[in-house]
Amino acid sequence: MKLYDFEVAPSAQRVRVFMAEKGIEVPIEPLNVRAGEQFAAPFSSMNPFHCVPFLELDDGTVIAESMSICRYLEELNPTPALYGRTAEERAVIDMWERRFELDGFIPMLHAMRNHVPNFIGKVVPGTRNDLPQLPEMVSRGTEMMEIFLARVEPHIAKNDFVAGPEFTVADITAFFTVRMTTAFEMDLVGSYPAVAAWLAKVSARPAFQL
Ligand SMILES: N[C@@H](CCC(=O)N[C@@H](CS)C(=O)NCC(=O)O)C(=O)O
Repeated sequence: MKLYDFEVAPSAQRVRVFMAEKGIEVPIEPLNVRAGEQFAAPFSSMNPFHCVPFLELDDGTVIAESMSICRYLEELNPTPALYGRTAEERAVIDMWERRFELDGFIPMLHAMRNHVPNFIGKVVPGTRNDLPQLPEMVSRGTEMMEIFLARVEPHIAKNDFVAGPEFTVADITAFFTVRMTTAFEMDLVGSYPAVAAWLAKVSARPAFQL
Protein backbone atom coordinates (compact mmCIF):
# COMPACT_ATOMS: atom_id res chain seq x y z
CA MET A 1 0.00 0.00 0.00
CA LYS A 2 1.30 3.48 -0.86
CA LEU A 3 -0.19 6.93 -0.28
CA TYR A 4 0.54 9.63 -2.84
CA ASP A 5 0.37 13.05 -1.25
CA PHE A 6 1.74 16.59 -1.22
CA GLU A 7 2.75 17.99 2.15
CA VAL A 8 0.97 21.37 1.95
CA ALA A 9 -2.19 20.17 0.17
CA PRO A 10 -5.17 20.36 2.57
CA SER A 11 -6.88 17.27 1.15
CA ALA A 12 -3.71 15.25 1.67
CA GLN A 13 -3.33 16.73 5.15
CA ARG A 14 -6.83 15.51 6.03
CA VAL A 15 -5.65 11.92 5.54
CA ARG A 16 -2.39 12.50 7.38
CA VAL A 17 -4.21 13.97 10.40
CA PHE A 18 -6.62 11.02 10.33
CA MET A 19 -3.72 8.52 10.31
CA ALA A 20 -1.95 10.39 13.12
CA GLU A 21 -5.13 10.38 15.24
CA LYS A 22 -5.40 6.62 14.71
CA GLY A 23 -1.69 6.00 15.24
CA ILE A 24 -1.18 4.31 11.88
CA GLU A 25 1.44 4.79 9.20
CA VAL A 26 1.37 4.09 5.46
CA PRO A 27 4.35 4.49 3.11
CA ILE A 28 4.08 7.91 1.47
CA GLU A 29 5.25 8.98 -1.97
CA PRO A 30 5.29 12.76 -2.42
CA LEU A 31 3.73 14.11 -5.61
CA ASN A 32 4.36 17.78 -6.27
CA VAL A 33 0.99 19.00 -7.58
CA ARG A 34 2.28 22.59 -7.78
CA ALA A 35 4.86 21.39 -10.30
CA GLY A 36 2.14 19.48 -12.22
CA GLU A 37 3.42 15.95 -11.51
CA GLN A 38 -0.20 14.72 -11.26
CA PHE A 39 -0.59 15.27 -15.02
CA ALA A 40 2.36 13.02 -15.95
CA ALA A 41 2.40 9.22 -16.40
CA PRO A 42 1.81 7.01 -14.51
CA PHE A 43 -0.01 9.32 -12.06
CA SER A 44 -2.42 10.80 -14.60
CA SER A 45 -3.93 7.39 -15.27
CA MET A 46 -3.76 6.27 -11.63
CA ASN A 47 -5.98 9.20 -10.67
CA PRO A 48 -7.60 10.74 -13.77
CA PHE A 49 -9.01 13.50 -11.53
CA HIS A 50 -5.37 14.65 -11.20
CA CYS A 51 -5.47 15.32 -7.49
CA VAL A 52 -3.82 14.10 -4.31
CA PRO A 53 -4.28 12.23 -2.12
CA PHE A 54 -4.68 8.79 -3.60
CA LEU A 55 -3.90 5.38 -2.17
CA GLU A 56 -2.48 2.56 -4.28
CA LEU A 57 -3.21 -0.91 -2.93
CA ASP A 58 -0.89 -3.87 -3.44
CA ASP A 59 -3.19 -5.31 -6.15
CA GLY A 60 -3.05 -2.02 -8.11
CA THR A 61 -6.46 -0.71 -7.02
CA VAL A 62 -6.40 3.06 -6.59
CA ILE A 63 -8.58 4.82 -4.01
CA ALA A 64 -8.76 8.60 -4.34
CA GLU A 65 -10.85 11.09 -2.33
CA SER A 66 -9.56 11.87 1.15
CA MET A 67 -12.70 10.66 2.92
CA SER A 68 -12.84 7.40 0.95
CA ILE A 69 -9.22 6.71 1.89
CA CYS A 70 -10.01 7.44 5.55
CA ARG A 71 -13.03 5.13 5.50
CA TYR A 72 -10.89 2.35 4.02
CA LEU A 73 -8.17 2.84 6.65
CA GLU A 74 -10.84 2.88 9.38
CA GLU A 75 -12.09 -0.55 8.27
CA LEU A 76 -8.57 -1.96 8.39
CA ASN A 77 -7.83 -0.27 11.74
CA PRO A 78 -11.10 0.05 13.68
CA THR A 79 -9.59 1.45 16.90
CA PRO A 80 -9.87 4.26 17.88
CA ALA A 81 -13.18 4.52 16.01
CA LEU A 82 -13.33 7.87 14.23
CA TYR A 83 -16.43 7.03 12.16
CA GLY A 84 -18.47 5.76 15.14
CA ARG A 85 -19.13 2.37 16.68
CA THR A 86 -22.92 1.98 16.50
CA ALA A 87 -25.39 2.61 13.68
CA GLU A 88 -26.56 5.78 15.44
CA GLU A 89 -23.04 7.12 16.05
CA ARG A 90 -22.06 6.41 12.45
CA ALA A 91 -25.14 8.23 11.12
CA VAL A 92 -24.65 11.30 13.34
CA ILE A 93 -20.94 11.55 12.48
CA ASP A 94 -21.72 11.13 8.79
CA MET A 95 -24.40 13.85 9.02
CA TRP A 96 -21.99 16.39 10.51
CA GLU A 97 -19.13 15.39 8.23
CA ARG A 98 -21.37 15.93 5.18
CA ARG A 99 -22.74 19.23 6.48
CA PHE A 100 -19.24 20.62 6.94
CA GLU A 101 -18.01 19.26 3.61
CA LEU A 102 -21.01 20.29 1.50
CA ASP A 103 -22.19 23.50 3.15
CA GLY A 104 -18.84 24.85 4.43
CA PHE A 105 -15.84 23.27 2.73
CA ILE A 106 -17.14 23.42 -0.85
CA PRO A 107 -18.21 27.12 -0.80
CA MET A 108 -14.87 28.03 0.82
CA LEU A 109 -12.94 25.91 -1.68
CA HIS A 110 -14.51 27.90 -4.52
CA ALA A 111 -13.81 31.17 -2.70
CA MET A 112 -10.14 30.16 -2.33
CA ARG A 113 -9.72 28.91 -5.87
CA ASN A 114 -11.21 32.11 -7.26
CA HIS A 115 -9.14 34.33 -4.95
CA VAL A 116 -5.59 33.05 -4.56
CA PRO A 117 -3.17 33.88 -7.43
CA ASN A 118 -1.69 30.32 -7.31
CA PHE A 119 -5.02 29.07 -8.66
CA ILE A 120 -5.25 31.28 -11.73
CA GLY A 121 -6.25 28.91 -14.55
CA LYS A 122 -6.97 26.16 -12.00
CA VAL A 123 -10.30 27.10 -10.43
CA VAL A 124 -11.41 23.46 -10.62
CA PRO A 125 -9.01 21.17 -8.71
CA GLY A 126 -6.99 18.93 -11.01
CA THR A 127 -7.33 21.05 -14.16
CA ARG A 128 -5.06 23.31 -16.18
CA ASN A 129 -6.00 26.52 -18.00
CA ASP A 130 -9.64 25.98 -17.17
CA LEU A 131 -11.69 29.07 -16.31
CA PRO A 132 -10.98 32.67 -15.27
CA GLN A 133 -11.20 33.47 -11.57
CA LEU A 134 -14.55 35.06 -10.72
CA PRO A 135 -14.70 37.60 -7.84
CA GLU A 136 -18.41 36.80 -7.34
CA MET A 137 -17.44 33.23 -6.39
CA VAL A 138 -15.26 34.68 -3.62
CA SER A 139 -17.99 36.88 -2.15
CA ARG A 140 -20.68 34.22 -2.56
CA GLY A 141 -18.46 31.51 -1.02
CA THR A 142 -17.67 33.60 2.05
CA GLU A 143 -21.33 34.70 2.37
CA MET A 144 -22.39 31.03 2.32
CA MET A 145 -19.75 30.24 4.93
CA GLU A 146 -21.06 33.03 7.21
CA ILE A 147 -24.56 31.49 6.97
CA PHE A 148 -23.11 28.05 7.70
CA LEU A 149 -21.07 29.27 10.69
CA ALA A 150 -24.11 31.04 12.15
CA ARG A 151 -26.03 27.75 11.93
CA VAL A 152 -23.33 25.63 13.58
CA GLU A 153 -22.31 28.12 16.31
CA PRO A 154 -25.13 27.15 18.76
CA HIS A 155 -24.48 23.44 18.15
CA ILE A 156 -20.73 23.76 18.77
CA ALA A 157 -21.46 25.83 21.92
CA LYS A 158 -23.33 22.83 23.37
CA ASN A 159 -20.91 20.06 22.34
CA ASP A 160 -17.27 19.27 23.00
CA PHE A 161 -16.75 18.15 19.42
CA VAL A 162 -18.56 18.49 16.11
CA ALA A 163 -20.51 15.22 16.33
CA GLY A 164 -20.92 15.15 20.12
CA PRO A 165 -18.76 14.28 23.12
CA GLU A 166 -15.94 12.53 21.23
CA PHE A 167 -13.41 13.58 18.62
CA THR A 168 -14.33 12.08 15.22
CA VAL A 169 -13.55 12.38 11.53
CA ALA A 170 -16.17 15.18 11.40
CA ASP A 171 -13.74 17.33 13.44
CA ILE A 172 -11.05 16.77 10.82
CA THR A 173 -13.31 17.92 7.98
CA ALA A 174 -14.51 20.82 10.14
CA PHE A 175 -10.94 21.89 10.96
CA PHE A 176 -9.95 22.13 7.29
CA THR A 177 -13.22 23.96 6.55
CA VAL A 178 -12.96 26.57 9.30
CA ARG A 179 -9.21 27.06 8.80
CA MET A 180 -9.94 28.51 5.35
CA THR A 181 -11.61 31.54 6.97
CA THR A 182 -8.13 32.87 7.84
CA ALA A 183 -7.54 33.63 4.13
CA PHE A 184 -10.46 36.09 4.19
CA GLU A 185 -11.63 38.96 6.36
CA MET A 186 -13.87 36.86 8.57
CA ASP A 187 -14.12 37.61 12.30
CA LEU A 188 -14.30 34.13 13.77
CA VAL A 189 -13.56 35.10 17.39
CA GLY A 190 -15.99 38.05 17.44
CA SER A 191 -18.87 36.46 15.52
CA TYR A 192 -18.56 32.74 16.25
CA PRO A 193 -16.80 32.41 19.63
CA ALA A 194 -17.76 28.76 20.20
CA VAL A 195 -16.41 27.78 16.78
CA ALA A 196 -13.23 29.78 17.48
CA ALA A 197 -12.77 28.04 20.86
CA TRP A 198 -13.37 24.62 19.27
CA LEU A 199 -10.82 25.44 16.53
CA ALA A 200 -8.19 26.40 19.12
CA LYS A 201 -8.83 23.16 21.04
CA VAL A 202 -8.60 20.93 17.97
CA SER A 203 -5.55 22.80 16.61
CA ALA A 204 -3.67 21.96 19.82
CA ARG A 205 -4.02 18.19 19.33
CA PRO A 206 -0.69 16.51 18.44
CA ALA A 207 -2.08 15.11 15.15
CA PHE A 208 -2.82 18.63 13.92
CA GLN A 209 0.77 19.90 14.17
CA LEU A 210 1.16 20.02 10.38
N1 LIG B 1 -12.24 15.91 -3.12
C1 LIG B 1 -10.83 15.61 -3.18
C2 LIG B 1 -10.07 16.89 -3.45
C3 LIG B 1 -8.64 16.64 -3.78
C4 LIG B 1 -7.94 17.94 -4.13
O1 LIG B 1 -8.57 18.95 -4.45
N2 LIG B 1 -6.60 17.90 -4.07
C5 LIG B 1 -5.83 19.05 -4.42
C6 LIG B 1 -4.86 19.41 -3.31
S1 LIG B 1 -5.72 19.96 -1.87
C7 LIG B 1 -4.99 18.72 -5.64
O2 LIG B 1 -4.36 17.69 -5.70
N3 LIG B 1 -4.98 19.61 -6.62
C8 LIG B 1 -4.19 19.47 -7.79
C9 LIG B 1 -4.61 20.43 -8.85
O3 LIG B 1 -5.50 21.27 -8.61
O4 LIG B 1 -4.06 20.32 -9.95
C10 LIG B 1 -10.37 14.96 -1.86
O5 LIG B 1 -11.00 15.22 -0.82
O6 LIG B 1 -9.44 14.17 -1.87
